[in-house]
Amino acid sequence: MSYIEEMGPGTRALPPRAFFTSDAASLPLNGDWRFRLSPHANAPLGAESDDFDDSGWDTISVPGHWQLQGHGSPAYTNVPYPFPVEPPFVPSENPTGDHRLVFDLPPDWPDEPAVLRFDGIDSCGRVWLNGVELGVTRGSRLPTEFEVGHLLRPHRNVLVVRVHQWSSGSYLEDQDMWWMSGIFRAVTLLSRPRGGVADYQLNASYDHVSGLGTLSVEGAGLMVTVPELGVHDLLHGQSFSVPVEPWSAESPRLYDGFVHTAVERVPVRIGFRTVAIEDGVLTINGARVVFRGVNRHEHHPRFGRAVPREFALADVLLMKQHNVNAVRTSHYPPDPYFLELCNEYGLWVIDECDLETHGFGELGWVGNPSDDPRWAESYLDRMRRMVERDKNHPSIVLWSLGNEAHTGRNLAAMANWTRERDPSRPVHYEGDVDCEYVDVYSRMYASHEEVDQIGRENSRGLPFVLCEFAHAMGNGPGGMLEYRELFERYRHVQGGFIWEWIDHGLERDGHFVYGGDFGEPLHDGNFVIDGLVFPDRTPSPGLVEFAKVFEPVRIIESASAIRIANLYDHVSLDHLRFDWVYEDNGVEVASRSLEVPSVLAGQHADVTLPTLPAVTGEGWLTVRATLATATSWADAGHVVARGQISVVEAEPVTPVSGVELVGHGDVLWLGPGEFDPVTGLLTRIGEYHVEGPRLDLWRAPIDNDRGFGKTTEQVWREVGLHRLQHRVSEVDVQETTLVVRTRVAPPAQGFGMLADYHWTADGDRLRLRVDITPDGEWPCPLPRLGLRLALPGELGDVEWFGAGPGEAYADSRQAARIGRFSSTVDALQTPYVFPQENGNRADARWLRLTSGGRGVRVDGEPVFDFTARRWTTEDLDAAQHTVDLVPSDHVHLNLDLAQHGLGTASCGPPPLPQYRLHAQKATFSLTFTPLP
Ligand code: IPT
Repeated sequence: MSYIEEMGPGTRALPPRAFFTSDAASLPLNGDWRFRLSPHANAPLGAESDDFDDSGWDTISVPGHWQLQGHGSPAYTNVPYPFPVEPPFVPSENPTGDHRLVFDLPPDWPDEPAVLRFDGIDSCGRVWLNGVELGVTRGSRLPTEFEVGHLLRPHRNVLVVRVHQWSSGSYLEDQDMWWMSGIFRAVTLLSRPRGGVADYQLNASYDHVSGLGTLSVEGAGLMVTVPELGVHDLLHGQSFSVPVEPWSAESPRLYDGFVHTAVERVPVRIGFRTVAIEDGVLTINGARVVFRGVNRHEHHPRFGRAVPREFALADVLLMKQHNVNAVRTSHYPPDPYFLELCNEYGLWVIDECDLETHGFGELGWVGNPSDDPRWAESYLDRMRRMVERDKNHPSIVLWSLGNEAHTGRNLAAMANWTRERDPSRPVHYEGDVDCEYVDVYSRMYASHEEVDQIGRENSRGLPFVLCEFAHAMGNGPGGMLEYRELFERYRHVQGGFIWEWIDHGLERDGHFVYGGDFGEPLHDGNFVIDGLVFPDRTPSPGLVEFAKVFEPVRIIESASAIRIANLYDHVSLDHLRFDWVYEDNGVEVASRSLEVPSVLAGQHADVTLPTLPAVTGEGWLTVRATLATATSWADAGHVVARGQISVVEAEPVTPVSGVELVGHGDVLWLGPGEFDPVTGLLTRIGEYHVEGPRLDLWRAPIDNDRGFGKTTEQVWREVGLHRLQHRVSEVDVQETTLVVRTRVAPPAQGFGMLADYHWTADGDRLRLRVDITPDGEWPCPLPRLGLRLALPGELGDVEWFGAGPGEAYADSRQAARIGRFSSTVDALQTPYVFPQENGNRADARWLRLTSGGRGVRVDGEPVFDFTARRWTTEDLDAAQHTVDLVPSDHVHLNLDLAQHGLGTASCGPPPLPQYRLHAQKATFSLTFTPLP
């Protein structure tokens, strides 16, 4: 059997140790390497020799994936292996990339032992230095080091790495992501001085009762020094306790120090914190924590998993700015730099091992490596390499064995080894549903109902987390608010991690592509597009909603006072400043700062409502909590939380009526409206041509309308809600009212909707009342209930008073506040990578669509939802990529009474019952006014 298919870990690597840089010499070997891709694993050797001529080879950037640099193409599958499942064998067609670098040592390179470190090679690498084979790597997202000191020479060192796309390791790396290969993380040559720091383990615990931090360092011959704490040359075997500020995600206090020997010094950043499970509740520094987390894959739309540092930083900043407090590193240890950022900026981390065998699930888990002793060493090796690499990060609070590898002895062995090696952190693994070898009960995509049951019953007596929930695919997730309520209801229900942080779209020809776009014979389409940020890291509405739902301060009205509740787990609100703005129909009339007393974690304060001026319209008081001073992740003034209190409600609208209908041949006039007497449709309002409002029930299905089994979308299409027909049964021209009676129904079906349009007008305004009555048995919820009309494309400016500024849906609308907003038709669109319903603005009191101030105004009685687009719902439905959406010369306006919720059924529960839209009797009134 070839080394590629051995079931054990790689060969001849050095024992794993902490990742660090010190004052010893090091040489980064990243940059341009020579590269040759062969279709088979057994391509001719020879490149490892000094005199090999690589001038005919291409150049490749290391770190990087060859599939993103013009060699082969990426392929996406979620669960299925893209090759026959016959472990440990892999296809003979095994793309193999030879990488070659010739390098000189810096002139002052010391004559000491040295190691060559690879931070990540996907999936199997065979390495030679100066003609000598060093060994084989496996475990793509884990480091490997080889001893090379004896092989180095001052000039023309020849480093050759042969990387195979497929190896036995591929069976253990079936994560839901692109298959992409190469040396995708850094390569470094490190001098390892004799008598230096071989490895170290820092223990920095915090006793929340005494306020003391206790520090020790493990590693023969080592010392640790932390000048700020008065710790000098603390020896291995000794410990020192001193009052400290603890480290937490909310207040990530780090103490700078160094671990040292006589010859080497490693700068370290120490965070004191203690993780414990007390009475079945996970605590950190003595306080219960709630994970308001995300699952983060490493992704960049051009570089794949070779994420440049500035984008790792961008992730952390965006998370902090959107009230994310935790990250699960799904489903492999990240680039070590990301963990340094988590220490520095403050994020709780579940560090997850590079392990997933999900594709065996399709085969009933037959042959799953997790319970096969032949793979035992590989499993343990992966865990050891992660724990040893990452053990010194204060941000890591749980170790995770991996993802979706079912259950078995090898996982149990990983857990046992981990607990023994590092008793300071509990072990997580979702696949151990019976909690035989984990410390935390973890589930994915459990419905609200089930989480509630877990909360009530607490049958395992362990802390409970949702390692994945609220699948952020496309438009959604809906229902985050109700999950939050469960996290608040039960002490041991300690939050969760949204699936997932980023859409894994890859950039091609100026837009983002997904599974299948590279001609893969087997793929899972856009299931890889399920993040809270778009591939270019623009926040999606889902992230904005997350920030609101999981804000650490809750500002609500409570018995004529403003209640300010501190939902942080550790810190007070002293770092925040509060202010308020009072608006009359969305126009600011007063604003001031708000004095809030000191509020400790978990406490609240009630502050008296300020005295407010009189208003003529709706009066809304908005209270904001902002950062008092700049932090490392946001400027002073950054809004952390907000709340709105309705002070004065709107007066009911006085409906219009009065003018008489005038008929003239084949035209009817009613106030500013012109109608077709045959169809009863509005054809003109003022000077604007209109394709009349008609009842409409369709929305371009969202990913969450799909889901598992028979999906909502399938039912909708089967019954034909995307091709409704309108039969006009009567156009009744009364004295001051035009009544148009219709029946709207899909072909081939017996059920439908009776829709009666009642038009009245005064001189300038045209009022429509639609009475809707279901006719027959409706077999499914409705996608939407509203009207569609088309207006001239020039009306591209939008202004409204209602909920905004972003899109909002029944079960994802916490982030929207009531105010006056302006935008454009183009800017109202949310560019979901896979086009679908988007951009709904909720609870508009009024809306203006204008050009140069002229156009049309719509008023609600009292409110309506709207979308405005340059394409029809049908165009949106048909589009597969954003580039398929081509502007027409109309603005297509939907004016809606309601829309079906979002839910998260693309992987998880459908909308909660209260957010489902059922066919029922309804009345809906709008007033249209031309703005001349
Ligand atoms: C779950 C996986 O853990 C995750 O990697 C991702 O694939 C997610 O689903 C869906 O996007 S597994 C699923 C079968 C619940």
